[in-house]
Amino acid sequence: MQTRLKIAIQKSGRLYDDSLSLLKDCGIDLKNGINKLKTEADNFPMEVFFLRDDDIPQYVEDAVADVGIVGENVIYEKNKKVTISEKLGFGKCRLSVAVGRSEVYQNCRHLENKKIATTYPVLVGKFLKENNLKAEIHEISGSVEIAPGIGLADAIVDLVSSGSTLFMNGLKEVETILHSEAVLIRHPQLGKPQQQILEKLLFRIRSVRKARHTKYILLNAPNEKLSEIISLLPGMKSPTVLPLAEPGWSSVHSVVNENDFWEIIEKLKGAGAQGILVVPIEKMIL
Ligand code: PRT
Ligand code: ZN
Repeated sequence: MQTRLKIAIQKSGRLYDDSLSLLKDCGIDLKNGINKLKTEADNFPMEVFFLRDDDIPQYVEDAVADVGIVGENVIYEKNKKVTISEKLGFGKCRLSVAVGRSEVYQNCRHLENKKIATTYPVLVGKFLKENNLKAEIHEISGSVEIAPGIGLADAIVDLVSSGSTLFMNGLKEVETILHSEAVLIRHPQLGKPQQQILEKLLFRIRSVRKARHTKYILLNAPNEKLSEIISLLPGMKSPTVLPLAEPGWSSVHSVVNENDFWEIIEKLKGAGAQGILVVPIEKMIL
């Protein structure tokens, strides 16, 4: 029987859509029946398990799954023997301390002898120890943000992304314990066949992620401005330059990073570039 790489992803929740679209962009088509506990890929040696995110590190440690997609926050809280293979760039958030908005908070000494509500007792315990603080950790399983309002705690530690949950509950973020994003984790000792499939998967993931941050740019330039325009384009190597039907003009093709994009466009226009087209790149193989 053909070896398949067993991957665990979140069954539903914040990481579900991005995990599935990453696999899809990697050209991996899953068989119908996503509502089931597991499914297989049609065109890649992969089996997908749909699980609660909290259980994924354990499944990977036990080698029930070879790899998994989960938030770093869960990995560090669960403290399982798994290896992080690749950051995936989605599910970004931070684990932060928050207190009542009207409280004066100068530094973490503020938390001494206070009661902190959280669903992350391990990470909070570590933070307190590192800062030589004594505080009571009150572990709750959800709706942490209401704890100060109902007198259950003086402060909370919870995940924050936009900050609107804290704001709506009269809290303010005062300290960040951890920055987190979704990562691909793996069992520390994979068999050779699984290892080879993982290498293929990682190659595809890196190509997809690189392409997501990069745009393909095409423009027309008068020949006398070519060297100035080319000097503005970073490109993978040097840009492609093709003559246009109109004498004295060329077409220039290159790739630009999304972050530098607007600044470069301004400069290109200033240097005489015309008819600038910017198109998304689907995959980028380096
Ligand atoms: O059912 P299951 O156990 O699988 O899911 P879950 O409910 O435990 O997790 P889920 O789906 O909420 O989150 C999965 C992962 O997404 C987390 O482990 C993080 O790695 C990541 N992530 C990214 C977040 C957030 N952003 C986030 N904002 N997880 C939770 N939140 C919550 C936070 O707890 C708070 O309640 O969103 C609220 C704050 O959001 P803002 O935008 O108001 O600041
Ligand atoms: Zn969970």
